Amino acid sequence: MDKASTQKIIDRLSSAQHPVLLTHIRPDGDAFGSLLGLGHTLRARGQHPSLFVEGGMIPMYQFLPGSELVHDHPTRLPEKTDCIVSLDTSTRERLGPKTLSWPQPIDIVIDHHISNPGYGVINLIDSQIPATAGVLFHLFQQAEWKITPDAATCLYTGLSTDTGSFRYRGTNAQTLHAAAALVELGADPSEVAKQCYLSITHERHALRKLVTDTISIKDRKMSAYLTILPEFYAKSGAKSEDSEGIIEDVSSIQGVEVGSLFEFMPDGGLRVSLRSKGKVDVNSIASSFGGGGHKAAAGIRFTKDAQKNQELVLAAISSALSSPAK
Ligand SMILES: [Mn+2]
Repeated sequence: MDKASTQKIIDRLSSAQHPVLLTHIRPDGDAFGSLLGLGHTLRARGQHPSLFVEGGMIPMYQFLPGSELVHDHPTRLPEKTDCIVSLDTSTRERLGPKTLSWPQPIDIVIDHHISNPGYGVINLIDSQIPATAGVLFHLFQQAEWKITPDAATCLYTGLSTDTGSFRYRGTNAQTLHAAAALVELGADPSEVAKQCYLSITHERHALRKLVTDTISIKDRKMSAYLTILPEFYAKSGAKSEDSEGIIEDVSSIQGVEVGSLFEFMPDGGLRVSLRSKGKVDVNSIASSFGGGGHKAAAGIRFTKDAQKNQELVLAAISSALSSPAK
């Protein structure tokens, strides 16, 4: 991690009394883990951070200590706001539509998405680290800020969920050292695993069942995809966040190099998730359609022409599989 830019961020964060911490729409474990990990750490230093995310906390991550500190976006920022921090969010738009009307600039961007253009006044983007929670851990180490047991639990959760429980490419010795340090500081790995991986609600399971039935396998069995139709939610009683992780059901099949999930939205749009085992760079596929993410995991959002765009993305996957990136 770049020491000089990390130091700039440490200095800027230290001088803020009322920072606003933000993360991306459709938040995941790294989004909440980073938001609360930084929130706890600044609070322990006597600062007064406000934590916002579109829609507020979701049930799945309510186990995180301090989850009651996370709120839905206000129409206007608190008056005393003296620093805005974006966490784990690859583009300005992904902070959510309400934030776009706030007049203040984004002061600090801390992220690990390779596609992040650096839209903050100061930016710390390290795509070598597999989770924003890991970037924060290194920042806290350099700053010599105390990581409380609550902060450790949140950061560990971010590291665990963004690495698929330490399985994905990008998980290295440094990741495991950081995880070990967080366990020493108070994170409980089996409790986090239980909450994140062994607590699927019945509604979520029902949704998963409907979605896995849609599987199509193509490109000499190297590509597999799933489809979510709007009515699946009503049928299963699941919520939109319950689709997180379903893509693993196709990307985990032997020989499948690219797994994808196409969610047809009620408004006619299409949400695409892509996973690669390594031969194909799905970030470059996503980028060619205006999306982004990482080499092994990326996403795209289309506002219209869902059917046509699904075909275009599937064609791009086929062509990438017939000429794999080096
Ligand atoms: Mn992340």
